[in-house]
Amino acid sequence: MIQLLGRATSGNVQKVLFLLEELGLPYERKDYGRQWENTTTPEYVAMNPIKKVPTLIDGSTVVWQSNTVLRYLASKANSALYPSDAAQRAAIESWMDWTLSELNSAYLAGFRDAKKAEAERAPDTASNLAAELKVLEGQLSKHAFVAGAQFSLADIALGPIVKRCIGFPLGLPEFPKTAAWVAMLQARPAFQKAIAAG
Ligand SMILES: N[C@@H](CCC(=O)N[C@@H](CS)C(=O)NCC(=O)O)C(=O)O
Repeated sequence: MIQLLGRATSGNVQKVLFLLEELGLPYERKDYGRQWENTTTPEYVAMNPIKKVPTLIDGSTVVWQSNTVLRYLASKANSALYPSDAAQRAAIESWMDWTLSELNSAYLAGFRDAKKAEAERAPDTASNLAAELKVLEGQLSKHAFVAGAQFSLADIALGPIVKRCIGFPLGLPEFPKTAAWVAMLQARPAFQKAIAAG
């Protein structure tokens, strides 16, 4: 059976849980990371050299980097969430890459500052995050889903993290299209299971 190593409170683990649930694949999740302090052992580092979660074990195959895990699982399942057509894949992957290369640092700053008093927050945290969310809002103003008309791997990669972003108490502007898209995800049992730990 597939093993997913990673705490259920990690946004990067939650996106993998979201996909596993959508695909209906049997899996076992084990708590790794943060308070479990087990991502620095030689055994773990041999599987995941950045000492982070998630790590996926599928028989003799070990996969790290959450978006790579998503592509691996969807490819192996030959899932319509990740069509083989090159143009469709590019539309999906652009947003997956955007999450890691553009949104992620603004998200992490937002995550940290959301727990601080207003006076202790970095002055540009909210504006940086709002600027990234505006990009997504623009896309969701034109399309029902992140990569176009169909629910895809892009929605799975972005969902858990963007849901957190729009809920940060940082005085962010409203993002109505993004909020409506998150509400649509929240109607999916797979998403509900994936984010249940918060
Ligand atoms: N680019 C990596 C980032 C992974 C990452 O930053 N994971 C965080 C949790 S979201 C982590 O492992 N933090 C340390 C910990 O939980 O111990 C990926 O997408 O898998």
